Amino acid sequence: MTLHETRQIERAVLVQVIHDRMDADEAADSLLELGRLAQTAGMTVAGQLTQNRDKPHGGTLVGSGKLEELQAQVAELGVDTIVVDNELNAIQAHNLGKMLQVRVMDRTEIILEIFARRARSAEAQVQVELARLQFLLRRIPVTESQQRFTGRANVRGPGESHLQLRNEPLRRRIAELKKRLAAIQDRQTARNPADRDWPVVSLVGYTNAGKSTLLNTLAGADAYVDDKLFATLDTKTRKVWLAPAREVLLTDTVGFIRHLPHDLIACFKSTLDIAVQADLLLIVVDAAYPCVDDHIAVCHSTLKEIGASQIPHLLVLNKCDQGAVDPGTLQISARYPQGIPVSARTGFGLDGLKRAMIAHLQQSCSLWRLPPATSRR
Ligand SMILES: Nc1nc2c(ncn2[C@@H]2O[C@H](COP(=O)(O)OP(=O)(O)OP(=O)(O)O)[C@@H](O)[C@H]2O)c(=O)[nH]1
Ligand SMILES: [Mg+2]
Repeated sequence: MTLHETRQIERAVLVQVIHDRMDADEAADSLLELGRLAQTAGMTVAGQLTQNRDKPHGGTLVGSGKLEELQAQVAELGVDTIVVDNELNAIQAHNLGKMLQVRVMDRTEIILEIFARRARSAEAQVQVELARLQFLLRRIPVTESQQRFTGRANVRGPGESHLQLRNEPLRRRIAELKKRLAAIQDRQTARNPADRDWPVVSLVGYTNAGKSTLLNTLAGADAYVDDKLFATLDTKTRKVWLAPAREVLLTDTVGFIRHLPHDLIACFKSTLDIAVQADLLLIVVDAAYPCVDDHIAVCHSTLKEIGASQIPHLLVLNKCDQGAVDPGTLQISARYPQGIPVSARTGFGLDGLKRAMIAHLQQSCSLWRLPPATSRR
């Protein structure tokens, strides 16, 4: 199993096993999101297949009847790829590829591919390559373990040492990339000393929520905005003037998604550290999205995973374009009374957001307790 680049428009079928620990609405939304991920990776979604099972089949993900159905769909629709919403283990990926004779990707792999296409800075490129190689390393042992099943290499020791030998070039490349990443990050730390004059506010939140648009509107910046998942992979920081002597550094960062691969979180740790070191987080969500509650939950769990759950935060309910009287805005505001409805696109609510930021930072950030230095402005 290798990771390929998508060179032409691939036709894909989406596959999902809804097991007993999954909520039906969340499963449906997850499948929709998988379709968007596939499109973002340059594919056309030709069909989909779901199966309800207590748990995914250990060898082929779906049961034998569904597998036949899937084989028929693949042939009928002329697809090149199946994209699986569930995380595949090495054996499932290997078996599905062999039985269907098409490329098999899971959610993790498609997110990795999108990141690889989007990475622009040297740092992001190294981070993504590192994450992809670590993913690959986990997927490789399948043939070896299957050889053990068939009795060709059933002695543990020799099989493992053979594996180690075969994976050695991969491991060497991973070590090399880790060194390169550390060097890039050292250079950045030297350029951006920890001593700062202004509080740091980080925009975090679900991908496509409007973080970059908000940075652009608040700071008059030109961050890349796109109606695609993972438009931003590099951090961008701009100074924003909230009120006299009340400037902040506002930082945009990579978006979150449900089941964000752990390899990616680990490799993007330094990028996400911006959030961990911030004085205040703006958790931005797309308030017009039907499953916004799930998105808010994913934001909180991801912040916990990166060690940023203790940082003070404001919940920013973005895309409230119709303003304070819109029924949707009223409904979500009732559910999240602490949330601040805004529209990064029209500017609605941004004065209120600035006031809330000032109120929070005045209390919590020591930089602002100093007498305002007029020379800073
Ligand atoms: N209607 C409406 N659309 C918005 C608003 N803010 C952003 N958008 C749109 O939402 C899409 C995503 O915006 P981005 O700013 O790229 O979102 P992001 O959170 O930075 O996304 P990632 O970088 O992928 O994590 C774009 O098509 C924006 O034009 C808003 O207030 N109202
Ligand atoms: Mg962005």
